[in-house]
Amino acid sequence: MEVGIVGSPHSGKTTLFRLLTGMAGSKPGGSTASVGFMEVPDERLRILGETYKVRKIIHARMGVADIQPHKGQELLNAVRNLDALVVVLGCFMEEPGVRDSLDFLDNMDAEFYIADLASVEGRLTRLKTNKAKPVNQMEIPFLEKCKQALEDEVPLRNVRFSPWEQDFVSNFAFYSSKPLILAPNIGEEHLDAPSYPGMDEIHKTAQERGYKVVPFSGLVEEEIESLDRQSREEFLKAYGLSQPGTARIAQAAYDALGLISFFTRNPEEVRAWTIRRGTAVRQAAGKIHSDMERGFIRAEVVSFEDFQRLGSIKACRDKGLVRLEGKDYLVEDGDIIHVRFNV
Ligand SMILES: Nc1nc2c(ncn2[C@@H]2O[C@H](COP(=O)(O)OP(=O)(O)OP(=O)(O)O)[C@@H](O)[C@H]2O)c(=O)[nH]1
Ligand SMILES: [Mg+2]
Repeated sequence: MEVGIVGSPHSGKTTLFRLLTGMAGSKPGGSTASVGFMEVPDERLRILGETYKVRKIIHARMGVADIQPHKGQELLNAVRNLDALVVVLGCFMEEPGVRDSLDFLDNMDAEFYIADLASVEGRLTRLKTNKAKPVNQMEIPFLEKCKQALEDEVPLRNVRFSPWEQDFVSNFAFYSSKPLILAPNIGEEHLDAPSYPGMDEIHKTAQERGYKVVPFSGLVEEEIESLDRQSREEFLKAYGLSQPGTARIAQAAYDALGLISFFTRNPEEVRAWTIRRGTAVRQAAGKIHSDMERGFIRAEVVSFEDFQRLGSIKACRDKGLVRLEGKDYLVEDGDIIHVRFNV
């Protein structure tokens, strides 16, 4: 899974990339995107780690790319294979800069509609002139449905698709079906204010097109980054924040991609594992080790809520809250899992 950071020039893309990955990021005007990994912060994992005083806490990770191109085919090429996009909006800037950011978003969306419409129409033409064979009898109605939506400027992410239609959507790798998160980069003075420049328009657009909005402040968060843990918490509190915006952006991208975490623990470490919502436990066990999937017997499962309420796995066991689940159990976000297997 890879998330791309896009936005108008100087909106703070590379600043966000640095904050998320700890890496330097793309040079302005450079032709290739910097890519790195970000951790998906999870308070639950920290609590687990502290309870069991383990040496290592291993977070879920996601790929991130700092995208340079701002428009046209270059932008389309750069984002084609990404799973989700974070659009940085330069709301810390003076008015023309804020405007540029909002225009960037409108232009990008328009390019997405046009590109998706072109691929839908291209495919329809080939099918109707018998240059290609439909995958099945549902393909043409599916394409007609997409065409109608795109002509009405409805992004495909807002169209309700049945599960089989959803398979088509994945195969076409459309642009307007990518989850998109708006990340207004706001000035320090607006952090604990009720609004910031451009907010009303951003919220309106987000609502119309199905985007989530997660503000952050690049400058302030770079300062926070340089502090030790104790001062970080005080600093955040002073701004009325429970966690940095960047942490919330990482979580929002994870959510938007339909990803959830389950946890494992051993005397050395606690660890988060990433799966898609709706994954059966046997398949999830395969993430940890292929032997666990192959030789899966059962999983012992405790929900994080039960663990937190009772304070330890042992206490959960005493209360009968450690469930024994078979291979088809659908893992839930926050499950603490111990796999029994035999190969
Ligand atoms: N005042 C203020 N300046 C910021 C903030 N975020 C970024 N900047 C500054 O704005 C400039 C551009 O930031 P970058 O992160 O390089 O922006 P970018 O979108 O990667 O820019 P390009 O790659 O050149 O398009 C830098 O000088 C940053 O220090 C912020 O929240 N407040
Ligand atoms: Mg940059």
